[in-house]
Amino acid sequence: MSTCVFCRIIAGDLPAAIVYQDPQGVAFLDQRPLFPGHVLLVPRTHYETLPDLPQEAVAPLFTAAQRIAAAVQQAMQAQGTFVAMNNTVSQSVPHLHIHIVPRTKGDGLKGFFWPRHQYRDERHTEEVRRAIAALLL
Ligand code: DGP
Repeated sequence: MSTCVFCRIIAGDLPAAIVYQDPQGVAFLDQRPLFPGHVLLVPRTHYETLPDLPQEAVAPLFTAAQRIAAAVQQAMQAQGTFVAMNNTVSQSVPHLHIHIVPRTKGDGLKGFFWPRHQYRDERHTEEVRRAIAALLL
């Protein structure tokens, strides 16, 4: 039996409040929700992070995420959603999962402290731009 909790949920070996499934993915309520309606969408195949996900699996997964985001917003009578994924850092379950969280203005979600780090100057901006762009040719 797999030791991955999300693989066990997918296999039906661990209970979960499943809200959606298709041949590629399964979505269920997070057991420690930021708000009621916080959904996790996972690919059925065990991939750890987004870079591990094969290209052909991206569209089905994100198409499902799009549908689920609309459903979560409507079902929870929210004004919007927060859709996010931790990759390795802050990732407590090493099976790729997309968080889909209902959001409403003033809901108090302040848990993400993102201090901003400026580029030193134009040259630094260009160095960083080039380093990333060179890997995407
Ligand atoms: P992250 O920290 O980004 O890796 O998010 C993992 C989330 O998974 C976290 O919000 C709690 C949730 N979670 C962990 N184990 C289980 C489980 O067994 N069942 C359910 N429904 N959610 C789980």
